[in-house]
Amino acid sequence: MLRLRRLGKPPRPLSLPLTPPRSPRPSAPPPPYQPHPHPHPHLSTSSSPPLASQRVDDVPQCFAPSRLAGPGTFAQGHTLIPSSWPETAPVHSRRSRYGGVVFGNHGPTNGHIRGSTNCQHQRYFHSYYRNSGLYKGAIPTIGTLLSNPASSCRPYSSQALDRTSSKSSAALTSTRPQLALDAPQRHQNRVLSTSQPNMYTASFAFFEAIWEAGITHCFVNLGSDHPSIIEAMVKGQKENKGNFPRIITCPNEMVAMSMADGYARLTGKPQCVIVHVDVGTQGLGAAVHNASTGRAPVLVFAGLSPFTLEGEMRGSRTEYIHWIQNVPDQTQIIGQYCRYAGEIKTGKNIKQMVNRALQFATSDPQGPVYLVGAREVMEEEITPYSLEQGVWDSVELGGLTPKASKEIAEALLGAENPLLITGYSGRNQKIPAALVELANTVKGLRVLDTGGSDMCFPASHPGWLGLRFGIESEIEKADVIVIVDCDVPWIPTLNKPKDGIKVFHIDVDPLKQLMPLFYVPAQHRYRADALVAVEQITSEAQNQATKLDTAVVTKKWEALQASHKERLATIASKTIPAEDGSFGTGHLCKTLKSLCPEDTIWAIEAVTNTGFVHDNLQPELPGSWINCGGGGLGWSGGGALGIKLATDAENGGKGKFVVQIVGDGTFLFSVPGSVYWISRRYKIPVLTIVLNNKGWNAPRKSMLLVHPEGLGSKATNEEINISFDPVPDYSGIAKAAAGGDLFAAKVDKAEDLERTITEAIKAVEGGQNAVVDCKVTLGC
Ligand SMILES: Cc1ncc(C[n+]2csc(CCOP(=O)(O)OP(=O)(O)O)c2C)c(N)n1
Ligand SMILES: [Mg+2]
Repeated sequence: MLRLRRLGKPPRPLSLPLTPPRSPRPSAPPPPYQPHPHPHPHLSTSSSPPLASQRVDDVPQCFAPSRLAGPGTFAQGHTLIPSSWPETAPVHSRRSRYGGVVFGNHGPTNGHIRGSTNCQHQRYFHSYYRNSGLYKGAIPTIGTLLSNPASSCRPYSSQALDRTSSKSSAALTSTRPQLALDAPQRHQNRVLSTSQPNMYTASFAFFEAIWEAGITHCFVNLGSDHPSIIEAMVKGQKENKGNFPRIITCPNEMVAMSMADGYARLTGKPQCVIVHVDVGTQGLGAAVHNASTGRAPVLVFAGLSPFTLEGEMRGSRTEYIHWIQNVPDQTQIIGQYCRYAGEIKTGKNIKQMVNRALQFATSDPQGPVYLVGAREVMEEEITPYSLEQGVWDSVELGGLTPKASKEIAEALLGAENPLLITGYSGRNQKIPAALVELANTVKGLRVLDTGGSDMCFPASHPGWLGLRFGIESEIEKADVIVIVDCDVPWIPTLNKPKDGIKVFHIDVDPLKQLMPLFYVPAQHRYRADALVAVEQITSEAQNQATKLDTAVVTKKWEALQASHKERLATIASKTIPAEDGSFGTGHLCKTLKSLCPEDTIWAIEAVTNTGFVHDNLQPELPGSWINCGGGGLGWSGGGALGIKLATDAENGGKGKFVVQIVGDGTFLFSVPGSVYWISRRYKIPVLTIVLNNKGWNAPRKSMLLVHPEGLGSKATNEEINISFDPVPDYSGIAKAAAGGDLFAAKVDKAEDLERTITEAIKAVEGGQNAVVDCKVTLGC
């Protein structure tokens, strides 16, 4: 016997078998619609308002007046909505919860639906008005089809209503859970059983599938779509100890996604994010853009609202929100950012669906994928099975043709000012060494990073130009340019290559298929793996270099070294603190570099200060610099935690030191309340440096690029609404979120910097999180 708890009432025993026998279903098609001779008595004739303690939400929603004659008079047809009832918006307004449209003779109808009182009706009109199209829906199960044969012409839960109709009109005031639970014997087919410990559900198979595919962490934000997910997590954590993903509770979805993203960027291993239906998917926010643009493989799973509402299957609707979270196409919310978005329609092939999604996520260009599954589907009991994991590899990209690598090598060796521009290639940590090899072969080759997403080329090499977002004087001097895995090699309105030079574009996605506008004037473009292509060009160049005049080569090499020296000197000159003791980002980062461990991983979201940060950290080690790569501010809070989690997990709990450097505005975007709670709860110590320049500097820069002498150029930060005054207590926010267990400090004088950073490093090395709020001056 089961016990079900009814809202607001003591538990009532229900004598439902665990797996009740299904009652015979009508096999005939639904009869053609006949208008009711009488409206449902309990709906149409009652004028009793709900109890004062109830919201109108608690009452069945599918009223359908056939004509709207005016407020309070829409009685013609089948249903009355007493005008005395409370409503959040007038029923005839477009914002009415009844769909914002007039249901009735003037509305769009078809013969089957018109005038009927049912939920399909409501959805039909919603859809019609919203999309100017027809109702779009799928019949998800045979069970639903049979149990709802007349759902297109049957009132809301007619069985339940029939039963309540025998009661007084007070039935109208019943809450929906009551309606659902009171509907009794005739619901022999209702499946409300709880799971048994040995149950193997689609949800459990989902976790097995991701684990078998190499996913070790799930960042979760749970909801009413997840009962079977929760059951499966408990079962897995008990029964599959050591062979089950680690579950991380994330109070905010963007942080969850950014953690998975950071983890994947460092390791190349996709991780999983589980969120709650449409709303949790929306909560992922800009993190989806970041994973897509920044090429981070992340598997996102969200439940779908149940597709049955009368208990036809386990998982059927049990809560109010199951109606309101039921949207026409949930995958569209983030589909355009995803490499793949699909619905799990049965547990029987759930592992194939997971692996198909992961194939997309991990094939170039890598990125997020999205799977959804309705509650009933995720509850489905299936026969345990496993896949041959070896046949689900991602797609492998090839290199260049021999002709292409020869041509590129020849062009580079013959150039006066050869330039290679890259962005994401360093995601493959073998790239920096491969690019150094190429630059050592093609003496005089300079390497510019215009993406800053990954560490691509070491600062100590004389060909290093550092990170510049598409603006660099060497672009205009170059006579041969090779672009490798890069989205924005230069910004033509600010600087561009000379006309007539040779440009080659090598990319995993040379067409930039998700960008409506993109082109570069390249003579040749190739879809190829960056590492393979670079190695091919180097090998060709090594063959050809022997024919070059050594005097010319030596001269080029010496010139390169001299300009590198000059570049470093210019950078250093900007790091000197001002006489009043204030300092800029350059000085701060130089200090950080000198104090933090040499193999520190830097998680950067420094916005207008990114150039100064990169110039002074001068990353050398592959994988040591990770930048968001996208434009959705707030990545680095979760991103840094994901990176730290990854480096610890990959190194037996003793990973590298991780530092997040973040703009003050961006710190607030990162949802610090969630970030620092998670960091403390799961002991993920990271040092966070907040670049406090009292607000957003970027919008002023953007404005000046377009209106250099406009009104805004003479206005104060307050006037252009970019100032954070009064200044928030950033480290205080973090400390509060961590329940007080966090090293929090503020620095505004150079003389205090070294001591404070040293203490913060010590705290982090001792397992505590640290946030240091550093007041930085602009432009250095
Ligand atoms: C989610 C999101 N909202 C808004 C923006 C627009 N935006 C770009 S930079 C920026 C300001 C960032 O401020 P801060 O982190 O303080 O860096 P600063 O500009 O001061 O260098 C804003 C609001 C964005 N990129 N992403
Ligand atoms: Mg700022």
